[in-house]
Amino acid sequence: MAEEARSIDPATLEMIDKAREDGSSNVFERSSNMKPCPIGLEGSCCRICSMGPCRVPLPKNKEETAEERAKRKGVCGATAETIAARNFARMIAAGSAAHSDHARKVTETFLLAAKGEAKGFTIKDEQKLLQVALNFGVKIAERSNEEIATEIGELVMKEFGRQEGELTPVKSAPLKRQELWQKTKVTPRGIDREVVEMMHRTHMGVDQEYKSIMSQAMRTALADGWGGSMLATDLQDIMFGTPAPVLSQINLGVLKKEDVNIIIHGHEPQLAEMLAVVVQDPGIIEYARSKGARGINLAGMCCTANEILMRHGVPIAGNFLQQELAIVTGALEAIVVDVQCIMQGLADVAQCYHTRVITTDPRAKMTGAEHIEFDEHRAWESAEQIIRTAIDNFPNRGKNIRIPDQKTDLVAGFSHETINYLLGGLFRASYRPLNENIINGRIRGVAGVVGCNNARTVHDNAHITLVKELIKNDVLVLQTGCSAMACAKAGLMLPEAAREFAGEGLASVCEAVGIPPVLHLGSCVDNARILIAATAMVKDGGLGDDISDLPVAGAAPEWMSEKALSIGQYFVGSGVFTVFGTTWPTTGSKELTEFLFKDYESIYGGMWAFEADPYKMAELMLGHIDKKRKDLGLDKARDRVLYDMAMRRELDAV
Ligand code: SF4
Ligand code: MSK
Repeated sequence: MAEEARSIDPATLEMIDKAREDGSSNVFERSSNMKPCPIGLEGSCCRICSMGPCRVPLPKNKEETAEERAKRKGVCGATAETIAARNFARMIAAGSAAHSDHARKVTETFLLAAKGEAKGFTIKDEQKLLQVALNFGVKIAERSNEEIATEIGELVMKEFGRQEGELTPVKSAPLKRQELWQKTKVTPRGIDREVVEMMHRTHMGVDQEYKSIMSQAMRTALADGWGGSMLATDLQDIMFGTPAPVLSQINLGVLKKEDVNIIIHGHEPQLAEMLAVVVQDPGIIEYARSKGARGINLAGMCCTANEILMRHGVPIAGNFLQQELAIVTGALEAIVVDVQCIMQGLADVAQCYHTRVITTDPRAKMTGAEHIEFDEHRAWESAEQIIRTAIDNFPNRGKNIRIPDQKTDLVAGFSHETINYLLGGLFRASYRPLNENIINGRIRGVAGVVGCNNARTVHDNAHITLVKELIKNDVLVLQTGCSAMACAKAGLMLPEAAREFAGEGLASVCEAVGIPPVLHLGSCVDNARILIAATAMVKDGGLGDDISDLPVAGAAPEWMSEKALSIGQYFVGSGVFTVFGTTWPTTGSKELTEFLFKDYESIYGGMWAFEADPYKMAELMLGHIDKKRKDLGLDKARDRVLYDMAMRRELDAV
């Protein structure tokens, strides 16, 4: 790939050039030197036992004969379908495990906070505490917040090891969806149980029927979306506050030449929350000044960034593919990492500069990095030690500093609760105005566009192109993860973007409510907020009685992580048509791919699709949204009606 085709972000291109001049490696360079294995790419390589690895690729450039088809088997006789399904299902299991282990760690901290054993962490959102207490059937009465939180924490902890019944958050789904899951036997019983069973069933010689493997894969993914991820989001909101709209900035230009620059990168918010507090301590700022710095500048990267952006407005230095480039600026004293999406390349790149790479989680260490463990019992002290380490490194900065100018304003902080409030107002908080505007045609539908960057495609291009196409066509876009960051860099997360980029109908609604046409809902685990938003739309009435009836669609145009597949699978299982870009990991089996792309619709009401071209991806999503509008009888362009009370009552009765 030519250098200029690596990214559409000028800050990224400038730092790729600087890395080359400095002789530093980076992900873009490595991806040019390493071609993806074509057999692994299509899911046709099995390496789960030592009689293999067995490779069963589809013949290229010709139709497969029956004889060839019969021979396309592993040493044990496993078919291409079984092999591709096992690979796909194991990726989903890993993604579900990652989100859910994140949730477990949050639950541990939550319990410590509830018991007063984690100094600095408290109950910040009482309203949400009471809501979650209701969901779990926890008695409120005269009890203190701490007592209620302790019982919630203990009950949530049990969800991980639960062996039978149904996960508690599943009950938040529309009734019809819950019944469908029961009928198809995919309701998750326990978070850990589903992941373990998935690993067992894909062990050599166990489940060897691809539809059966994919059924457990669905259960495992639902244990993520309606389990681990949803619980992580709820407890984080209670502990750190439910996000509300906040103004901030994004891109490498948020780094400051005169300050000690610290980037926190990864996914879990606990350490980041504490860093955001400790960097404001007068004593620590004075310490930074004593080393010649003007102050301390904390910025984020990937989803830890999204967490502290949503709650504190801490600026974001960039998304997944920019992590090494932050070091290349020469102005970064420390990159502090927790878990997930952290490239080992950071340690290599840091060798060329003065940046210290600091791992903080006992589950995620890295050769070439230093480890300062974050201990929730002494959170302040841990955060202070990390910040002092960065400050001590400030005098070691070289002269080779170049910080790109690019930084863009954005408004983030759109939790489900905030959307509810913004749309309906304090006393009538609801999704009714959204539903009404979908019914009257001002808003054509809603899309969730999420997921990663991928060095195999032009950085940020598919995210921004797709989202621009969608809003131009009056589709309101909800975003999380690195996709949200891409669109924020392009200026799509500002209220004025409605007039500039959105279609007439969507723009008029956004301007009336005062929101951007693209709403930032948070980190990867916060995709659960999209499920709750979709459920709220169903419950508000007028758009069918299940998520699969809604004119909505999902996409991850530049996905790369196993977590993205788990997210996609639980969106599909929740009834959402979901399109992935870049590559598709089951193309080695036509039957399995057909099953996921077509047959799933008749089972779950949602199905997968693959399309690398963002314009065609938009067409697919708009086509699906229009089909749903037609099924709901909303295909005829409606006049923009103002609803009187009688009409509202009629709508409510639907
Ligand atoms: Fe090959 Fe079968 Fe072993 Fe897989 S399980 S590596 S297909 S022999
Ligand atoms: S960080 S999972 S690269 S979105 Fe959540 Fe970005 Fe994908 Fe990681």
